[in-house]
This record gives sequence, structure tokens and C-alpha cells, in this order.
Amino acid sequence: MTDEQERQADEATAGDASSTGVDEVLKSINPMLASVAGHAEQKPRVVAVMPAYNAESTLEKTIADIPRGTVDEIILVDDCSTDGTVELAKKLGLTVIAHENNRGYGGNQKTCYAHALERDADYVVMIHPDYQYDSRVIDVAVKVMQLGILDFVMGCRIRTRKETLDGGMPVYKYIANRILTTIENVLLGQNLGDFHSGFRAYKREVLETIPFESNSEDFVFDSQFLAQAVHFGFKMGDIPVPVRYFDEASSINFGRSCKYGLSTLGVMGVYWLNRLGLRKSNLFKAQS
Ligand SMILES: Nc1nc2c(ncn2[C@@H]2O[C@H](COP(=O)(O)OP(=O)(O)O)[C@@H](O)[C@H]2O)c(=O)[nH]1
Ligand SMILES: [Mg+2]
Repeated sequence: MTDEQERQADEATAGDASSTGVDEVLKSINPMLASVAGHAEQKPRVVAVMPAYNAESTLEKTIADIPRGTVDEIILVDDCSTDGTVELAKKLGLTVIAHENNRGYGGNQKTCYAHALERDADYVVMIHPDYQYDSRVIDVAVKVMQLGILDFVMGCRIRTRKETLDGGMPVYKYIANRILTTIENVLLGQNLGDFHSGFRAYKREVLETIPFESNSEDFVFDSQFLAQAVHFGFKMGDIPVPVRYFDEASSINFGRSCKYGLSTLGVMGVYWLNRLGLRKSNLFKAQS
């Protein structure tokens, strides 16, 4: 252990001891305060999940960017990368799960969430291992959920047009995002700033309720998940998340983006057919 790690461990222990002392005093004063003290003792378990595909060149930076103490465990699911993602993730001490076959981004998230639930997560944060999203917002996302304001937090990459385009989002992605986000807000009765962000955080209950195993193995998994969250009545909202654009952080090309956009519109159709009772979909069937 380095001196710095030892100092931080000492500080953490000292913090625990003093809060335990305060809790004991509160408990001895009055039973109502005791319940407050009990509440203060419960530290939620936050698990970060990383759906990875050829992330060797950005993984270490992404992990270093996560503020210390904000997550209790990081699970990386590798979707058959052809680079050294798995070896590096193990070296960095992450919990690593490797797919035997390439399943796709949706398939990857299914493994991420199933394992996060198995590992007793109270809150699950998805962060891409491509060093694109600013991890400092993890804590804020969890706080907003702890306060009961939201069940499902999206990171919004778009504050102003100028900032987003100057930041490097390709113009065609920006325009498609604005159009799709507007349509989705209207059709789903929401007011999110960015329906297509890769920064997402959930309360455990959201992942226990949404039958995400029925979703697509491809990118449209994300759009299905959002429609499902609306269907099951979860409170969704967003917080701003700064992003970085560089070659390794963005591999989705024009063709795949178009396919994703059209499939997303398809999901809106499936949602409304289900809602009107014209054609029921398994996507909206509660988990048994
Ligand atoms: N499983 C899988 N994941 C992929 C593939 N391509 C990209 N991803 C993952 O999908 C996420 C989003 O891709 P990215 O290129 O960063 O998209 P962008 O930032 O929105 O342009 C990243 O976490 C990638 O690891 C793929 O072919 N298979
Ligand atoms: Mg990216």
C-alpha cells in the first residue's frame, strides 16, 4: 500500500468511527432519531458496468477518471474484443466477464445488468470504457436517485448546439439526435435532453422490473429500454454530462447510425401498438 492509500484508508476508518459514535448517541436520545441514525448507516452499493468492445487504448484512462469512493465495484463485460481489453481489465482489478461470441451492444448490456444484480447492486451506473463520458457525474446521478427524485438517470450530452458541435459531435449525429429526441419526448411523454446517451444510471428496482432479456442484442436495446422504463412508470430525468470526442471514442458509422435511428422509430411504433392494445409485445410484459 502506498502512503497515499494508507492515508486515505485511515481517513475512511476515522469517518466510520465518528459516524458510528454519533449514531449511538442519537439512538440513546430517542427512538425516532434512532431510525434516522439507522438510515444514515446504510451506504448504498454502487456498481459500475462497462460494456466493452476493443477498449484497450482507453480503458485505463476511463478507470482513472472515476472519482475514488464513488463506485464499490466495476464490472467489465467484454464482447469478444480482438485487442487486449480482457487482460488489461484483469490487471486493473476489475470484475471481468468475457463473452465467448460477439453478441452486440445490447447483448453486452444484458450480461452487465444481470451480473450487477447478482453482485447486490443498489444502484447501477453504465459508463462506456471509451473515455468519452465525464465520470465525475456518477456521484450526482446516484444522489438524485437516493433522494427519490429519479429512478433512472440519463446523462445529457447536449446543453447548447454550439457547445456540442464545438465539442466534436458530428453534425449528422447532432441533427439526427435532435429530431429523434423530440419525437421520442412527444411519443413517450417525457422531457429528456438526449435520448441516445451512453451514460445511464438505474435504481436496482428498474433492472429487476424491466424484462431487458427480451430486448434486441443490437444498439436499439437502448431505445427499447427507455420505452420500457416509461411503460413501467419509472421516473426518468437527465443531468448534464460533459463528453469528449476523439477517434477511439466513436466507432458508430453513418450506416449503423441510420439503422439505429430507424429501429428507434420502430420501437415507438411497438410502444404505441402495445399501449393501445392493438398488438401486445413481450417487451412490456412484466418479469415473472
Ligand atoms: N458489443 C459491441 N459493442 C460495440 C460495438 N461497437 C461499439 N460498441 C460499443 O458501443 C458503445 C458505443 O459505441 P461508440 O463507438 O462509442 O458510439 P458513439 O460514441 O455513440 O459514437 C461503446 O461502449 C462500444 O464499446 C460492437 O460491434 N459490438
Ligand atoms: Mg463512444
